[in-house]
Amino acid sequence: MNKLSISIIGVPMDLGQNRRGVDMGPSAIRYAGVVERLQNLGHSVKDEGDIAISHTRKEQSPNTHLRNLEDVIEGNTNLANKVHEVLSEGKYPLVLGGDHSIAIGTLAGLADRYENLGVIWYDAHADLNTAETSPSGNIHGMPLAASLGLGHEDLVNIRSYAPKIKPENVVIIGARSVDPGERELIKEKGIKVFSMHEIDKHGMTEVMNQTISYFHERKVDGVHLSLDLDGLDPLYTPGVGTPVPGGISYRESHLAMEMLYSSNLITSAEFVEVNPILDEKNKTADVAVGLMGSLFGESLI
Ligand code: B3U
Ligand code: MN
Ligand code: MN
Repeated sequence: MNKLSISIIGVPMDLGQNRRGVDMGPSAIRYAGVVERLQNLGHSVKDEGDIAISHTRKEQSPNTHLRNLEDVIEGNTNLANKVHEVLSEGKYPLVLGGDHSIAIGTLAGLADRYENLGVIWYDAHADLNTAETSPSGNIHGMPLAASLGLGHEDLVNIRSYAPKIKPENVVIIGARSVDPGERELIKEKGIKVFSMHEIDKHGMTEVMNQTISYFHERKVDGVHLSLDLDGLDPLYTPGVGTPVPGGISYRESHLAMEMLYSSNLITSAEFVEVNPILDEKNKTADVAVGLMGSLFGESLI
């Protein structure tokens, strides 16, 4: 088994949406034992601590309806620089959120290190809104669009290059709450989506096999897993800001992580939207750490 040098980066970001508490996600995940869990698998694990995030929540940018735009950009720039540094040291970045707006920074730090980076977006939502299409003004609904080079130019240009990724290198898994503008973008760009319909109809084994084959066909040189805990059914992960019923099960999610581990494709990961204030006894953080266990090589026997 491949032993990794994993760098854990906490991002106490809650500015990409309205609900308080998701800034405590990294603490909750640490409390659930992430470092020990991965060390027990034989990996070397360094906790890099938390990225500096401003929590002023001051009204900003009167010329945009994007909530907390300037602070989100600043925090994501700090994160991008850290991810870039960790990669330069040959380490595997494991990012803990925080709301999903942090994927903008993670991908900004990763993508110029790859020629052809793939991305798995494991989420109830598509996160493909732009300033024009967003129903909420919440930046956590925009990170995939921003990484494709679409949306507010300051979000798109973190670390001064764009786009970060190609639409044909993205696979969305678990989608079940997609806004009209996002649907159009999915069609226009030909983004591969395994919605709950496909998961129900074909099963998670088939969905993951197709995902893995797709990345092989695309000849990616790395795959980033961006896992929003609201991709799972809220039965299993109640501690998220925007739960959507009818989601991926606990068992399907572990199977998906185990198949990704066996595929040897994943080169970085982030786990986002854990909100301990909305949670039940740290259940969502526990599930997150369990999924990381499967992603990094835990097996039943
Ligand atoms: N699509 C909606 C809702 C949403 C997106 N991501 C989350 N919720 N977690 C929006 O606001 O863009
Ligand atoms: Mn998301
Ligand atoms: Mn989501």
